[in-house]
Amino acid sequence: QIQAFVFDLDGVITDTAKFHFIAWQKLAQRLGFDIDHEFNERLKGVGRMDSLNLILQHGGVILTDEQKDKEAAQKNDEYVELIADMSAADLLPGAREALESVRGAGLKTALASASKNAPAILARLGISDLFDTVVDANLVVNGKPDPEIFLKAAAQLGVSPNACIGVEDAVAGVQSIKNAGMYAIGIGDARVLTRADAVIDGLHQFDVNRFIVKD
Ligand code: G16
Ligand code: MG
Repeated sequence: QIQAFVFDLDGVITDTAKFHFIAWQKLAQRLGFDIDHEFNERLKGVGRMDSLNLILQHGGVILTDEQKDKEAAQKNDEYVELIADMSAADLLPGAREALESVRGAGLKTALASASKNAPAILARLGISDLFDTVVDANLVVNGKPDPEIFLKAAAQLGVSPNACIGVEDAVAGVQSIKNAGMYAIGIGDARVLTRADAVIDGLHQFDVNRFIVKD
């Protein structure tokens, strides 16, 4: 019997990737190279420092740990400025309705995001009160595809992982859900999200009754 849904943030609830891209591109240009949208796809769901390392590798730039910390902090300052302008208009289609339908069915909701800015983004979107608990990158050691973030969400909800359904748009995120022993709903392309148990185009196609067992 399903008791809870655990949602990823970027690519599921809202599109923060476009803001990350702008801030990462500025960083790359400071260091003398460019990134494009195709490369940006590889950064989805990947934590801040791991993203920076991928970008530096892409540009063939080597930095000391101290320089990396400084660059990552500057990128984050720029990103924080960009998300300050977010509002309910930045919710992806069907996101609010999906959360409300899960809660309306008497189930719990959690957020599992690799972003340390996740609580601030939920506040900007006006949906903080639609989550029973939030697990962001500040609370976990191992990033997706490690199951830690989804397991922590289940623990904070007080629900067994096999009674949870995870919702993710990234390959590493779907792996994290499956590694946690949960049912996985993929958002995007079924040919890409091969480990997902079901795939939909977006939360506008989400129907809670399709996934919960009624008694
Ligand atoms: C998000 C994004 C990633 C980003 C990460 C860390 O993950 O998809 O591109 O690098 O968060 O964000 P921050 O620098 O704000 O801590 P998710 O899990 O919400 O899809
Ligand atoms: Mg995502």
